[in-house]
Amino acid sequence: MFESITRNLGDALGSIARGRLTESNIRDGMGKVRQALLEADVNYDVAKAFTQRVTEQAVGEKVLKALRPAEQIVGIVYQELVSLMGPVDHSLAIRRGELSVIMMCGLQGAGKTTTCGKLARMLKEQGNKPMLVAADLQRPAAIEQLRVIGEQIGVPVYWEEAARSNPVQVCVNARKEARAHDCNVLILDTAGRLHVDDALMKELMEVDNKLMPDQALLVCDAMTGQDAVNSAKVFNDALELDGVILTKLDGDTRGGAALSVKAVTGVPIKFIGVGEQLDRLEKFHPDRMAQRILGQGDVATLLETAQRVLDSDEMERQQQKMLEGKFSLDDFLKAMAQIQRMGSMKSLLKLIPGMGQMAQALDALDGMDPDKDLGRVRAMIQSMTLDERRNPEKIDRSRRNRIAQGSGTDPAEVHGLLKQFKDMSGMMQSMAGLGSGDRMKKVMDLQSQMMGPNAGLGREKQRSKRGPVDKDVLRDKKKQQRKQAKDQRKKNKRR
Ligand SMILES: Nc1nc2c(ncn2[C@@H]2O[C@H](COP(=O)(O)OP(=O)(O)O)[C@@H](O)[C@H]2O)c(=O)[nH]1
Ligand SMILES: [Mg+2]
Repeated sequence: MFESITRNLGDALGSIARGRLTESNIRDGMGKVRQALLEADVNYDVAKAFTQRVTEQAVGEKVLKALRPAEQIVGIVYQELVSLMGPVDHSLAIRRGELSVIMMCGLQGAGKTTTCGKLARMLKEQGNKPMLVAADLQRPAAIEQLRVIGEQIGVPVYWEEAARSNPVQVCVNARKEARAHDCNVLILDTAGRLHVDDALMKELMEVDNKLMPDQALLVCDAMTGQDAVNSAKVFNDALELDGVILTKLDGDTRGGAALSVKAVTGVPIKFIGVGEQLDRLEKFHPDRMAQRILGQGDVATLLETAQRVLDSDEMERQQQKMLEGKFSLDDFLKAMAQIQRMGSMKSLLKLIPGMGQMAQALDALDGMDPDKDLGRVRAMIQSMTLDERRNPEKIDRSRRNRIAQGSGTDPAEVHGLLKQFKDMSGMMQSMAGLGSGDRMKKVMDLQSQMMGPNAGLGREKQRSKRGPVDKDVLRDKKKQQRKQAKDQRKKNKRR
């Protein structure tokens, strides 16, 4: 996400840093900043006001006379981005022992039904008793979709036959049902249209008047940029929204909606959807988002994700096995699966400061896709029998060929993987005696070896790229030459 705005803003700020820092240079650079925002589909007025605010501060005496003025300007841009998207507000006004009603609305396809499920799942994890309500009677499939989601997360779903009811009735009945079952949160999945229209607004306002929800949340598709922001304004005028949930921030959104929606509506972004799965809902942090937009990574989110999705018992077990030298290829496969639960390698790279560009560079280079490399390694291990994974020394030439065939790789690649794994196992055992700091360093070395651009390639293949510089080969050659010379001398003597 945000690739192009990150690049364009980087270029704009870079141009300021390179030139001599004069007021006119800064104003030129700020023109480029505004262009970058507009290209990311940021609302025109928002982009204009933003650059004005930044320029005013940037051309001030304080900045021009500072030790590192260019850095100061990046700092100002960062602060303004944060306040553009802020403040932080994750409140949902849930009360224990009482029924709170959350009404979700938005255009069709924005992600309402999915987000209802995500929210219910999150609230349930926090110890609440939510109930979902199928109040979208426009599409028959919508009710079924919500019922499936409810089943997945173990949350009850209230629904009625669409033909025999209407949305207001469904919500009123659901509220009774929720009270009877001691639920404390009722989440209404309302209908959407392709465009905002009077019939939709009338239906939503009826539900709003009758149920008096504690929270009216707008679900907004971040991929649709300006359209999303315009519709947000209409929804807000009719319903007085309490918050926005931006969805599909995992896709290649340009960033316009994230950057404009708060400024245009005055309504805070509370959560963001970062995937189709029901656990892919995150609290919105304007500071982290600003860091990412400026290409500075987001370590806080990376650590949180790790804590959330990594199975700490499993990690502990694996570490123990490593230290005891019992770490098998099967364990390696499991470790890989754990890491992949956190997201693609490319998406993880972007969260690490300074690595965003690397992810972009990889995009530009063919055949340098860490996710593809990982996929090949996984395919190779999966093509081994369990016995082979535990005892890789059994893998001879014919087994190697079979594994290569089964995984769509070539035997040299399988050989390379086995060799690397052997090296790794040796190193792990040697690590057993190290302190945790040294160990960490070694783990990082290992990772870069295993996941590097040539991961899976055998040493042989890497060498052949460089030409015959191998010491063994050279030594063999010299030996042969010496032998030949000796034989020749013998022959000469006999004559
Ligand atoms: N990638 C991604 N897809 C999402 C996200 N939220 C929803 N979707 C997908 O968007 C599509 C529409 O979602 P749905 O909940 O049915 O939208 P509704 O019409 O507003 O109820 C579905 O395919 C969802 O899986 C998200 O955060 N990321
Ligand atoms: Mg829906």
